[in-house]
Amino acid sequence: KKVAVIGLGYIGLPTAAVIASRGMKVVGIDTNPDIVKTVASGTIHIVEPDLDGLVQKVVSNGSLVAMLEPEQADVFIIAVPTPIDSANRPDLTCVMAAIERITDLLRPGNIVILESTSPVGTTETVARKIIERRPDLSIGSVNGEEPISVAYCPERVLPGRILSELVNNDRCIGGISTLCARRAQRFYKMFVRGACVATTARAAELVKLTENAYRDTNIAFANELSLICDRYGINVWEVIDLANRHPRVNVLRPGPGVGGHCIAVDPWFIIDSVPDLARVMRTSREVNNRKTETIIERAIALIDDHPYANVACCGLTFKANVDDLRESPAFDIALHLAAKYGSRIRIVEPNLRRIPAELAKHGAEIVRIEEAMHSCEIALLLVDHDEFKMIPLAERRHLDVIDTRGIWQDMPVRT
Ligand code: SAJ
Repeated sequence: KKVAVIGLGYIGLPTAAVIASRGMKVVGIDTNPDIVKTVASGTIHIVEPDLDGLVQKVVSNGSLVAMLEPEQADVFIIAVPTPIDSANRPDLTCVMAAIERITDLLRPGNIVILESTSPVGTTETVARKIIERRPDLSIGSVNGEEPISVAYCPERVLPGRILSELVNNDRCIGGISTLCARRAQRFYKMFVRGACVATTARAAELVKLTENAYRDTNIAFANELSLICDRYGINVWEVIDLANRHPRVNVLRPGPGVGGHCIAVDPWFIIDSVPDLARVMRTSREVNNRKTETIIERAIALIDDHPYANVACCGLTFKANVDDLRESPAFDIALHLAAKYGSRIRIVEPNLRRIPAELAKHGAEIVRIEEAMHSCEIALLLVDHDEFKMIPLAERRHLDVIDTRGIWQDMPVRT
C-alpha cells in the first residue's frame, strides 16, 4: 500500500512516520518548503520524544519521502490545521485546499481520510466536493465495490506521548457509508493496536469535539471553583484534594486559563454551529478565558504594591514540560506584564532556548531559574514544569508568589 499524508505537523508527521515504520510506502506532503526540506533530510521541526529517531530511520530506508506536491497513492490522509478565525468561527481553508490538490489524482479503490478536527458535516462536504469535480468516481457500493471511500478518523494523541498514543489509543472511524467505514477501519488496523470502532462520519466528527469540549468544561469548573474559594478565603487545592476522595468526584486542576491548539479552540466548532444549545460549552470558554484576565489583574495589583520589585514569570508554554506556545495563557500573561513593566519582568522557561521576539521587544529578559529566584521579589508560577516543582522552599521563601498551578503549596500563596 502507498499512503499520502497531507500536512506534516504535530499529527501528520508522526502518523506518516509510524505508517512508514510498518512497511508501507509513505509520501509526506506539506506546502511549507522548509518543513519538506527538514523532513526530507531525516530531521524534524517539532519537539516530540523519540520522533527524531523514527523519522531518521524511515527516511534513510526510503519508506518516507517528503515533497511539496501530492502524488498518486492508495490512501490519502488529510492532517492539516483547522483553526478558528477572530470571530471564533472554524476556518476550513486548509482542508478544502488539500482536497482540491488531491482530487485530480484519485483513482478507483482509493480511500480519503480526514483527520483534522472539523465541524459536524465537514466530511460530507468534502465527499460532495470530490464527486462534483470527479463525477466519474462515486461513493457508495457498486456491485459490492466502492469506487472511492471517504471517512473521518480524528486523532486523539497527547503531545509528549504522541508515538505511543498513535498506536495504542482506540480510534473512532466514521464513514460516509458503511463500506467507507469498513475500508478505513481495515487500513487503521494495519498500524493501530487499540480498538478501531466504526461509526458515521458525522458522529465521529462530534466525538472528537465532545472529547475536547468535555475537558474544557471540566477545567472551567475547576477554574470557577478556584475563584469561589478565593472569595471564601479557603485553599482551593485542599478543597479539590478532599472532594476527590469521593469515589465519583474528580475535579481537575485550576490554572491560569486553558491553552493549546485543541481544548481552547475545538468547543467553538460546536458553539458556532448550534449557538442556541451549546450554553455550558460557551460559558466554559468564557470562564477559562476570564481566568487569564483575573490572573493579570492580580499580578498588576501585586506588582503595583511593590514599585521596585522585579518579577519572575515562571513558565511560558501552554502546559507543563512542552515547548509549545500556541494559545498559551502563560505567554499572554507574561506579554501583558512585559508591555506594562518592561525590564522588571524576568522570564524563566526551561523548554525554550530563546525569548520570543514579542517579549524581547519590551525589554523582558529570559533568565535561568536560580537567577530569577535571586534577583526577583515577586514570582508568578504560570506553568507546572518539573524544574519548578524541584525548587526548595529555602530559595523561594523571600518571594511574594502567585501560584496559579498549586505546586508551591508549602508557602503562603495567593491563587
Ligand atoms: N489544564 C488545566 N487543568 C487541568 C488539565 C489541563 O488547566 O486539570 C490546561 C493545560 O494547562 C493546558 C490545557 O488545559 O493549558 C490543555 O491541556 P491538556 O493536557 O488537557 O490537553 P492538550 O491540548 O495537550 O491535548 C488535548 C487532549 N484531549 C483530551 O484530553 C480530551 C488530547 O487527547 C487531544 O488529542 C488533543 O487535545 C487534540 O489534539 O485535540
